[in-house]
Amino acid sequence: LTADKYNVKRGNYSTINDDDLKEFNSILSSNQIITDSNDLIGFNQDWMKKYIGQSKLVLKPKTTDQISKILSYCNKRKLAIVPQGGNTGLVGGSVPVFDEIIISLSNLNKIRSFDEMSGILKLDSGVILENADNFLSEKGNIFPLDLGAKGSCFVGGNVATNAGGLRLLKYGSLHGSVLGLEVVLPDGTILDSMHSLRKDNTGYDLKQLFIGSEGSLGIITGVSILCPARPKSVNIAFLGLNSYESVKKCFQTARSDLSEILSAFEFMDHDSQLLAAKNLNSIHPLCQEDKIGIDSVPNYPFYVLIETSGSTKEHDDEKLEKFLEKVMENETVIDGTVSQDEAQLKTLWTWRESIAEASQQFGGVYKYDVSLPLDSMYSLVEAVQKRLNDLNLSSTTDNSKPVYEAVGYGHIGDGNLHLNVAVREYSKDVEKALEPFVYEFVAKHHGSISAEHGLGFQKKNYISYSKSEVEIKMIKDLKDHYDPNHILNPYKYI
Ligand code: FAD
Ligand code: S2G
Ligand code: ZN
Repeated sequence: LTADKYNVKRGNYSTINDDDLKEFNSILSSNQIITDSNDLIGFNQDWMKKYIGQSKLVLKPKTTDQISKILSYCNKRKLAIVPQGGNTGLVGGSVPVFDEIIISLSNLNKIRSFDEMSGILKLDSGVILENADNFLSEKGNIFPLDLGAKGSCFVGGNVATNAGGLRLLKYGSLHGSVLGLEVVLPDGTILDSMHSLRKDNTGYDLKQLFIGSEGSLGIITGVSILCPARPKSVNIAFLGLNSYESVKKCFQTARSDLSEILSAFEFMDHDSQLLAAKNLNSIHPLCQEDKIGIDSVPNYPFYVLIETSGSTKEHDDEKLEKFLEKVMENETVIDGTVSQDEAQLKTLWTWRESIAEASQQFGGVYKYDVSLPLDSMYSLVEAVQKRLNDLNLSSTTDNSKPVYEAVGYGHIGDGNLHLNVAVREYSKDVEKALEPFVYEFVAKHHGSISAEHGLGFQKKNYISYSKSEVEIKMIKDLKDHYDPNHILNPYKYI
């Protein structure tokens, strides 16, 4: 979907000229400047291949100082910029809308320091999340964030989107674990706030402004983050349940009986498991017969993945055992399996983490990442499925219909639903059926139209479903103050 598919007009930004290229060549070496049209393709399209920009230039600075020089120059020239990390964002925020210059953080990828006593890690924003966690694993520590995109997303992008992910239930939000940031402001000013103090009550907590700012207030170049001790014992229980009511009951029991060792509680509806099975083409963890692919998915309406993380295996195993007996006995849970080793643990996670990819196996996907009260959470999925059927837009068998199906899954522990509408093609009819229907449903249930993925380009015009006039005005005032020329990530966020 390029900009002309949306009623968006290019802002009055300058267009790159030869003097600009000369200036960038004086700041960077030639292999840090990309202008070749083929090389530009990957940078111009997002992970879903849904948002396509028309940038003619990618800059790959290696230092904070180079970014400072580039921003200061672009600010004076009114050249628009998109900061890009791992480009795994799911709301169209990481790619240009028109010909904005892409500043890729991929070359800013060094671990700066790690303090064994405090567990505080300082690193460049272009370090891949999985690399940061692997580094920490050697030290006996863990990165307090995990998501399906860990192999590609950057720590700076995680902070910029305030990513939630699979471990938020145990480790909390980045607003709590990030202790400091280094940021280059739109005029090139370098804000060095790379503190390593857990308590520092001296003035406004400036780093918070940039956590979740999605590249609209400054380019994050360094992160200082508190990384807890790595749990010595991790278990995964993968369960089959009869109803969404049972999912909620199971969560309540897990919270009370597993308590401090509960590190993740994810739910998946039956159809999301069919999508995963189709995509993975392997045997479902709860399959009792020798079947494979979608035939191997048992007929349970809902599934739950529970992760426990602790320091003593015997203690955790016993606690998990007692919990499973209880929920099986009162029939909250009708079937289940527990990981026996690291390999099986990873396989069980795949049946949850691969749904994102599985949702777009038919051509495309409309994603809604929303926060809702647990009580009404799944009713949004049912309402959308009904609406798409009533409008005759959806069928798993009739290829003439744009929609394959709508599925629901997500981070129950955080009240975060992922509603994915898997489509054979993007279509205005489908978009009109879904928006603002989904956003109105969320607003009516006092939820958030974006739980963790941010606003980006997709949700730019819908912030008022979750923020008041006063809040929106203050957000706009901050944007106008720090980026008066609006050169950072225009057409998005707010
Ligand atoms: P990008 O996609 O490159 O950029 C995202 C936004 O941040 C853009 O607006 C960009 O301009 C801005 N940005 C990037 N780097 C910087 C920087 N250094 N300074 C300033 N602005 C910057 N998200 C979740 O929250 N939870 C999940 O569980 C989750 N699971 C996912 C699973 C899959 C398979 C995929 C593909 C995505 C998933 N995501 C999830 C979404 C995405 O991975 C996150 O939003 C992630 O934090 C983006 O990081 P990135 O480095 O790819 O950023
Ligand atoms: C997840 C990302 C994928 C999606 O899997 O937890 O945040 O499809 C999501 O929304
Ligand atoms: Zn998620």
